[in-house]
Amino acid sequence: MAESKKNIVLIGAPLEEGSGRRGAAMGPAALRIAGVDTILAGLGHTVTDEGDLKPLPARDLANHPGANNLQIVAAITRALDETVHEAARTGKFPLILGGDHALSMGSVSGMARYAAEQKRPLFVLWLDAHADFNSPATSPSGNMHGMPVAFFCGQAEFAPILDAGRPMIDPKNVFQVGIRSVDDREREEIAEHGVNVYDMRAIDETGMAHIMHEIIATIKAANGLLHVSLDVDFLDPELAPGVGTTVPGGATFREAHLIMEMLCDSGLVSSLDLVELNPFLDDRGKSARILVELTASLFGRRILDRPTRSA
Ligand code: EXY
Ligand code: MN
Ligand code: MN
Ligand code: MN
Repeated sequence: MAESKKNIVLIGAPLEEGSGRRGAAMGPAALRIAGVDTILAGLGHTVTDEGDLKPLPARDLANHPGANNLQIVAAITRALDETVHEAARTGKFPLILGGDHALSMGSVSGMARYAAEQKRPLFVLWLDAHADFNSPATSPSGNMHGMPVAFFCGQAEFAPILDAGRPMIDPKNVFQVGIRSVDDREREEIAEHGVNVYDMRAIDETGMAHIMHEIIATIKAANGLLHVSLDVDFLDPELAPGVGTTVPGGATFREAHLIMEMLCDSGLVSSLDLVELNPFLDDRGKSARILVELTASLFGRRILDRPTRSA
């Protein structure tokens, strides 16, 4: 992506109802205050800010005992599905400012629709401490930010949120990196569905460069598009405390930065979520600033002008 200038559209999704606590709704504002638009414009990209989505709750859906705030999460899912699809269809790069991780139900489904129209497979890189593969039947909390991967992998019990028969994601096209907190039922589900999981142990054993080479080679071989979903809790809590679900032993700044530089060189990324930032829990904007720094690296800011070393 270093050479290609993008037409980036910022889409604010101030969702916190998927997370079971308040604060993530302030995420889009904090990312703007941290300068996400100016840093990307400074790299030569065209940046348009569409403001925040604030849809009314989806009253056509019944409340569900296993899916807290389903009507609000469904409304954001539908709104993002439409907005993200339209941005991609008109040649833009959707950059979603979250908001909790339930919003990826909509961003990924919108990109899945676009990829199907392009007759290209969509891959998802899920940078997270959590697998987010629960469903209303398996979730220990009922919080929908723990469910988006199961949703966009087409788990049937979510069907009424979007029209039936919509293109979704093959679980084998999902790469999860940084995982270190998985529930028992979730562990069974990700294995059964063939999700590719690189947990922290895999990172320690083989190194981030090797893992990213493998992922990038697979997507290139399939001529795929890539959606990246970056959860703040992917990072170590010392580095990024501004999130409600910290788990010790997360990715370092150097590991996260390397991912972004390698993705930039790959030219594969077609959309990005920045999620779970909770400014109320942050330390003087530290986590918001790190997300913006990493985003700048994904969009072409580099230290030295040299490409990724070959595997
Ligand atoms: N697995 C737990 C649950 O489903 O309740 C915790 C999920 C946290 C999800 C965060 C956003 O990544
Ligand atoms: Mn998550
Ligand atoms: Mn997480
Ligand atoms: Mn299943």
